[in-house]
Amino acid sequence: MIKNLKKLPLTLTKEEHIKENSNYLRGTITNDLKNKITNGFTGDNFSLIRFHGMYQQDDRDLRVERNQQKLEPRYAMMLRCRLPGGIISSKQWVKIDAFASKNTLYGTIRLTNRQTFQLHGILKKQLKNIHQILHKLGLDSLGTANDVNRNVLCTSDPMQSQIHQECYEWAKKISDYLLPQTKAYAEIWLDQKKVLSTDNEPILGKSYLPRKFKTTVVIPPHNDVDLYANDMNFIAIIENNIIVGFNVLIGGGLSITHGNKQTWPFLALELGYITIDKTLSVAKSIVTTQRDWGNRTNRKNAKTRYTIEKVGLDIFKKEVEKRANITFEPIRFYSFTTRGDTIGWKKDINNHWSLTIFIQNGRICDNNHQLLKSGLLQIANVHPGNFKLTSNQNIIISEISNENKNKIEQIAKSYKLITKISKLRENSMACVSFPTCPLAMAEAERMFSFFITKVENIMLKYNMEKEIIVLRISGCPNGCGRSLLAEIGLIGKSIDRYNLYIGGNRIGSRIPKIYKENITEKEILLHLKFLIKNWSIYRKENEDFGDFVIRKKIVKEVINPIHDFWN
Ligand code: SRM
Ligand code: SF4
Repeated sequence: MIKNLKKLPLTLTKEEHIKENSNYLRGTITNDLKNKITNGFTGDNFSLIRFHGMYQQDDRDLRVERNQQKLEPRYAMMLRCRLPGGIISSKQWVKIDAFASKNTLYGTIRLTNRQTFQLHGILKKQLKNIHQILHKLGLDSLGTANDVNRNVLCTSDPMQSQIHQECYEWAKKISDYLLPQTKAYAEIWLDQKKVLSTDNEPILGKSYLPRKFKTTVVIPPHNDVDLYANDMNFIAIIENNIIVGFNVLIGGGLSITHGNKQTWPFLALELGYITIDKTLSVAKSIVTTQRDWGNRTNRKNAKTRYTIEKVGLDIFKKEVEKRANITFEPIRFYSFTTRGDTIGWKKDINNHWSLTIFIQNGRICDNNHQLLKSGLLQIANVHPGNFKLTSNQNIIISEISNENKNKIEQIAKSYKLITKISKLRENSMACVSFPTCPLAMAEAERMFSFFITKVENIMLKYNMEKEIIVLRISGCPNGCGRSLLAEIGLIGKSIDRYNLYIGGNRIGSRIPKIYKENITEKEILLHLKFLIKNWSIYRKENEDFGDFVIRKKIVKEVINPIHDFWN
């Protein structure tokens, strides 16, 4: 079967040629950096800078105006830092904050739902500066975008057990192990000497991966990382308070293309259990199997889930076993019960405190309601510990000593970092979308707060205001807001219009089903009013919203997404 795959007549995608001819991701980026005529990157470099952790964007609110003035679009870069497990020290935070304030068009820091941060609006002339700042801080942005293993997630645990520390170390190890080895990043951004002869990509290969690749390390029963959306997942198996190994799950992913039934969301599948010593070689074998078997002729079908569908899980598994020289053991028992972050104060096992702060959509800025950016900076200035970024776009101030607790609480209160919010808001999120995302079809982050307030009013009307619903909004079917793992998911269709999906579950192991297509916010609210009212009247005791709409057959349960998602 695999031999046949290799014999298929291949028309490689444009991106494959770009990678192959890039001289290990160098392209002509250095020439573009010297080019003062445009604020953007040209030709292949537009795509190649992504491997270095940056996206070229332009402010979509300004497009028409600049076009009328015959000006080039307002090009600026978004940079995404690599931060496996989401941990950043206070010292690092202070410097990042200073760069964001002084050198970006928007002056904000944006926490992402993959435990890192993005800086939007960096002009080309500031790029070397930010890379060199990152480098001095022991950080980088390598491998946070394009066809490589992305920022590795790890369950955020404010309780800081030894287990969590170990899992975090694994997230870091896996991230480092799978990083591109090219020296292009160091040469271009850090002015290090050219050492062409040493270039070699033993794991990723000269053409890198067929598509993006996402990895998690998870500590059950908390599924905050939404593991089922990822290509490769290591679920920690703990015996006598020690991690003995991992259950390995592969092939998750959420993006679709509207109307294209050859695309579907998919939940990661179980491969088997491995002892902890096999972790890196299994990671390498999964990545190289996907590297060699993944579709390089159609990017819409290039992710691991499509490779698995094409060859079958058993054949994929056998190949991983062969490459890693192991046999997977049967999956060990695990279960998930939670997904959201617990906002507020908690004591850890070392008698230190942590404070989890809700950051709406991960956007760190000062506004009329909250001084999030100034407040976090103030905390970073007095707090010797770490900040932990969560997969729900929130932040945990960790390792706070008893002596420092009052001081931090005072700052948090005076800058209004601690606010009373509904369970609905706490458990919901939106992707970035307009104005920076070039792929946005409808608003997400900018409409989130107003929209949630309206849904909160519906909840209040039916006495459901204390209940949780996981509600997520994505501005397009790429689904960055992980709407296709929500109890209520909105996906942008065009300006002011969305598809409404319902019936995911609370812990993120069920894909929701389309309920209404191409509707306006007003229509969405009418449907939600009807659904929430019925849920309030007819729910079984403590029944979650997502489970209710499935039990009542308001939508059909998506069991096998390949067959059930579209039909
Ligand atoms: Fe995403 C592309 C933002 C998590 C699926 N995503 C983009 C870009 C870079 C647009 C682009 O290609 O030009 C967006 C930048 C907007 C901006 O202005 O900042 C973008 N994605 C985000 C973030 C910031 C959303 C957020 O609000 O937190 C998340 C950054 C994560 C990170 O730190 O690495 C983000 N993106 C996700 C997720 C969720 C996840 O990984 O848990 C998904 C769905 C899961 C999956 O991969 O299946 C996701 N983003 C995509 C896709 C579709 C990929 C595919 O398989 O087809 C694209 C488009 C693409 O890659 O071609 C995309
Ligand atoms: Fe942009 Fe679409 Fe991702 Fe939202 S879901 S950030 S609109 S690519």
